[in-house]
Amino acid sequence: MNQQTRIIGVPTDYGANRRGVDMGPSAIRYAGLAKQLEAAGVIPTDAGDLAVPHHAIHDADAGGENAKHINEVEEVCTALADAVSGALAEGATPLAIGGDHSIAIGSMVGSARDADIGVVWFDAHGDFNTPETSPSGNVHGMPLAAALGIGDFEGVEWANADGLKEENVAIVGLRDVDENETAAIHDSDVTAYTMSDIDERGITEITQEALDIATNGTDGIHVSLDLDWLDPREAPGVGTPVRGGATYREAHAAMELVADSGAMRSLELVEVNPILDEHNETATLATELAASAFGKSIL
Ligand code: 6HN
Ligand code: MN
Ligand code: MN
Ligand code: MN
Repeated sequence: MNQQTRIIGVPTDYGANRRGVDMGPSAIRYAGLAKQLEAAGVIPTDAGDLAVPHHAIHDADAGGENAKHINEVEEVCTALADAVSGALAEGATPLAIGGDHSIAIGSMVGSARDADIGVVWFDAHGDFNTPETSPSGNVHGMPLAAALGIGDFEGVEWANADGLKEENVAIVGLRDVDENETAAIHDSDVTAYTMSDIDERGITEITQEALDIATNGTDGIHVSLDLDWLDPREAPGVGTPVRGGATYREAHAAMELVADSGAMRSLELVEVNPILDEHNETATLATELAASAFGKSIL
């Protein structure tokens, strides 16, 4: 029997400071996600979009909180965690499509609810801030710290992924990390690879090492793909682009290794912003990379 995959749309921008990322799920579906998944040999079903609360007043700054819109983020992530663990319980691999990267809190909590998991995090950014260290107050810069219960997030039940340990987390592709994040990453047992590591050792070796870390002693892994991991020339439609990212081929090679590991339990595609995109190419790229992660091969 072929693997079932459940698409869960999460049209939220509450974790980001750029409006438009809430349109990501539509853009990714229109770019042909279901067809790509079929080409990968999996059977996609679409659970539709989760309900996201309306912006009462459309205000990107949300009044100087340290964690802007944290209540809305909690509401969305709690629903996503249930959807992810529900899909897993029914034997389907959850594929969350965002939305900004704050949704990863829900994906990890759901994926780690009844299992020990590892995480491979493909991103230009560390996403390791806490409300006290964040320079922006945007929760999409905090999901790893939240799931791991670091700083202010210690003991915050809705945000902590119980079956996830720091030593099973690998971040791949860093090139824009805040000062406090660097210290927090060093203080933790998380492994982090920068773009320089990829330059020196190649994407294959780095991704394989990341997968080994995430699968070591776990039941499976959550793969978090922030499209800003790629170079902005390949993926212009993101809210926080940083030059010097992964190439098209490097990204596919990494996703193919994910598929080869046979360990992927859940996947998310985040930070696609159709307003900033060119001809939906970032959304299209997201669908292609998902196909590679699910095992699409050319021959
Ligand atoms: N992302 N480190 C910056 C912040 O505001 O905390 C940027 C975070 C970007 C988050 O791209 O998912
Ligand atoms: Mn708002
Ligand atoms: Mn991110
Ligand atoms: Mn990022």
